[in-house]
Amino acid sequence: MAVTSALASDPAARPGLSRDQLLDLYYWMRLTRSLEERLVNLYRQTKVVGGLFRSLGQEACAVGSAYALRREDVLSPLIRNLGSMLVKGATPLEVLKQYMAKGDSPTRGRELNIHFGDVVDRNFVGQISHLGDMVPVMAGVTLSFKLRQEPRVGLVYVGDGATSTGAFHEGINFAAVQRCPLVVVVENNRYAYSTPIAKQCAAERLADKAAGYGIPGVRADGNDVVAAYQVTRDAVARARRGEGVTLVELLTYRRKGHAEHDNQSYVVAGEIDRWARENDPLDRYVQRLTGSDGIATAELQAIDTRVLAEIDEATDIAERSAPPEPRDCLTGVYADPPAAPALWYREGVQSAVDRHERPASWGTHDG
Ligand SMILES: Cc1ncc(C[n+]2csc(CCOP(=O)(O)OP(=O)(O)O)c2C)c(N)n1
Repeated sequence: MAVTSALASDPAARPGLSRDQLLDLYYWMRLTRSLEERLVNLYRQTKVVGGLFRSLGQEACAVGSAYALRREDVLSPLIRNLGSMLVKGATPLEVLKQYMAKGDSPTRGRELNIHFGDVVDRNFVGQISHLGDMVPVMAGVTLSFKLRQEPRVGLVYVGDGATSTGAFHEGINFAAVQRCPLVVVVENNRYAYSTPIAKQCAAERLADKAAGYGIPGVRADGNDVVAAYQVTRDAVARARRGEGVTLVELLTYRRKGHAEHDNQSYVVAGEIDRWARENDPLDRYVQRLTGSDGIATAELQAIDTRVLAEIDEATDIAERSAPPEPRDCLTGVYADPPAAPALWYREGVQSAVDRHERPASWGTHDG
């Protein structure tokens, strides 16, 4: 199977997107970046529970690829895919409440960050953290589309690090053999935690891995939102025609650490600044929009203002939300919760703790 390279889109060529759609892409990228910036502020105020994962510099990958899907298609995001989830219908309010582990967040405080899904309406799946594991899950999801003859497509994201796992190999091989309507997007952001791409894989191009599965591998500039959209759109169309799996490698760069706590001491000096200066996906897109697409800067500024207003409003509501009720902790954890009250949670009564949480053999607190 041929490996093709689309790389950057041609600004003079019609991308098959209307003016409104081009502005939509800008809105989603700006929303992703500004929402993450708000989350950083909340994290520093200790209002975020757990880690904060950024997609700074990768917004075009997430937004451009997800924009190629229909509502009924299923998207499987990872931690760098806040933008994809927003495009698929997740709201800033849900994301803020989820990061703050509020009682009325999508997982009611049981899961954190962007680990949540909606498989009933908007069709994005809650993610499994284990690298590569969503590929076999999505192979199964898309096999079900094929068996039911539904014209739906699945898109699963993996990082460069995940492509080294057994789960990735087994999942993509199975999906390829079954000709599942699946698009596997590899976001090659050059780092898996602190492991650089040169220490991750001996192949020069991750798209080359496709040949081993007998499927096409394509590569595009992941910091060009239109290129990311176009390459994914073609793979989605191919899947919908019943022609099976495509591996799409999007080239990008992770400008922040694995999570907010990571100081990136392992990155070569100057590299991050160079990408910020020369290859920022939002800066590049603004240049394109105000250049060859003839869109006025004021129109983009109006979108920026709207985005900030939406985030401000959502932040106020999320901050006012209450934390989860301790007594509610089993709801939704088991499919069929026992009728008898759970005795082991803390009720603020030491005797209850001693009685229910500590096996007798451990002794008591006061010896
Ligand atoms: C099987 C497994 N090993 C280790 C981890 C811990 N871990 C979480 S994300 C990550 C790095 C991911 O790198 P990559 O797949 O390139 O995605 P990126 O974070 O760069 O988007 C690691 C090592 C894990 N979740 N699962």
